[in-house]
Amino acid sequence: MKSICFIFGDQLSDSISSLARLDHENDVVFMCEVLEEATHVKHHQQKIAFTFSAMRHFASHLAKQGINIHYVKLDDPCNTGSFDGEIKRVMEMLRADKIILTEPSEYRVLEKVRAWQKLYTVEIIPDSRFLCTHAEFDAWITGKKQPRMEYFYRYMRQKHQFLMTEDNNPVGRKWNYDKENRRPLKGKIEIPDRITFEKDRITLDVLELVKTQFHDHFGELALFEWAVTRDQALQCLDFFIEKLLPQFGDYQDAMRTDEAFLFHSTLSPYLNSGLLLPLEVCRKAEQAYLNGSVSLSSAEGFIRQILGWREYIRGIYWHNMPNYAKENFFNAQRKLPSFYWDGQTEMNCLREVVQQTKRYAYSHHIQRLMITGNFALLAGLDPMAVCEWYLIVYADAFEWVELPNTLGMALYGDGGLLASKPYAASGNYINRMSNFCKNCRYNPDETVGDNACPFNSLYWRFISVNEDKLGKNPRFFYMYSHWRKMPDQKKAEILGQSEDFLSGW
Ligand code: FAD
Ligand code: DLZ
Ligand code: SF4
Repeated sequence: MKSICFIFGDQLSDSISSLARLDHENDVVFMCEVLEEATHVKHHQQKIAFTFSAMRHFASHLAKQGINIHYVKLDDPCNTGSFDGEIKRVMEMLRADKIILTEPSEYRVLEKVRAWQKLYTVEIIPDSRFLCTHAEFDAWITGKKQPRMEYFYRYMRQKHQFLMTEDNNPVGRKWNYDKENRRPLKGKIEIPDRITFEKDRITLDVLELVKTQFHDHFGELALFEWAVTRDQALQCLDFFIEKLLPQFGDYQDAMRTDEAFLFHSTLSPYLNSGLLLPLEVCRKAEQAYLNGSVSLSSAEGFIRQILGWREYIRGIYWHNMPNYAKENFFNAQRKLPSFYWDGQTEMNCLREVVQQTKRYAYSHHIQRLMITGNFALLAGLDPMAVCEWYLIVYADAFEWVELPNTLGMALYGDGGLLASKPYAASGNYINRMSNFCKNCRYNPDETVGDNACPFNSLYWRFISVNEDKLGKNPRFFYMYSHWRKMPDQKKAEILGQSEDFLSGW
């Protein structure tokens, strides 16, 4: 009996569970680049280049170990352009009887795999790279009215013994140093340059391919600096732990003009594609604290993102799909404005974030949440269009992680399953956490008038139009009492300002 072991483009790990089942004598590892995956949404050019280059490097790494591998490139003349077509072709060509694969990360692809089960013997193996299984998450969430990440995170800390004392308490006697992660960047603070790599033949070929085949996709290729092998990704991890993690905690929420990365790790594409494993990344951060090279708040803040948020988000996705993708708590319907694509807006914060996104296929969490996400929430943009935008524009975007972050966290589209309140904020927050407002034609202190920051009137509009849904939320008590006390004339001016803005972009 001959099997093919199908490895998807985000399963580039030696420890991927499907590889462990490989019969080295008879079986063949199969990987394919297909147009369907690059265009089901029109991914950022750097996302496609990163994926194909990392896939080709991984295939060559497996081949060097003597593993039989069948790899189909995008421009192979026989390539049918889809997973379905390529599976059919390879099964016939190699006369294989069985497909072995690690469960795909996205629901969309799992549906395809289930359809193959009607035609072939398909063995689907759980993805052991994640630290929480589907069954474990389902058991954790069942019966919880408010399944908040914080409690899941404590459960994961205890289970995996991260930063725990011998008597099973959190080191430092506090679970969470979130409040210490909110310093704005003021004055001159040196931010180390990102680590870069010389591009080899594989990457240069892929960049050329993307330039010719996907030039109409969002984003630029000129500043492509992603690691494309595990060795390179490990260098990025070491660089982060040594040079950036010490300041990561303090400035996690800060934003600054022309500084896309600050002290963030930029490790998400490597974690999501399998070049790095979540457990090893968290252990390195913990070790840095134990060695005394970083503070507890930095190590805890970073580990929380991966052991807590990343695993929780995946759990929410699989627990609630496929219906989750259709939720729209606020019934938001507005079309995505064109400046999400070209950055042509006078709002400096949005212009900065969209331009960084085009240049790097990256922006950090608070930019995603509090600039593009917050604007989409306040302006009532259609969640499906917003989710598609986030799936397109980032190198780390995969639906399992993008969807709950966008729909649940940024847009509150799930009505509060994931977040205890909408992350709605006015220009005042953006001004406090960034220097964007200094170079903006709008003034964050004004709500009405020609120079008023649009976020301000949009914020009050959001409060006003959603009173039936949020008016009783204790987290909004202060805002609603303020709004209700406002004179009618002032309310009308603010609402008029927001409507003028929304009808004028
Ligand atoms: P760091 O700030 O250095 O954090 C370390 C790691 O923690 C990240 O690499 C990531 O693996 C993990 N992490 C941090 N926050 C989250 C989170 N909220 N959810 C899951 N993992 C987290 N992340 C993605 O990986 N893919 C996405 O498609 C994605 N879409 C997002 C959309 C929106 C609207 C928002 C608000 C967030 C999204 N995130 C997504 C989460 C987060 O913004 C990115 O993981 C992070 O910005 C990646 O940059 P970094 O590696 O420098 O992260
Ligand atoms: C992101 C991506 C792209 C652009 N192309 C491919 C591809 O051609 N072949 C492949 O195996 N994987 C690709 N990927 C990663 C897939 O999106 C990922 O494998 C699925 O999301 C798995 O569910
Ligand atoms: Fe953004 Fe308003 Fe600040 Fe301009 S003033 S950068 S629009 S928050």
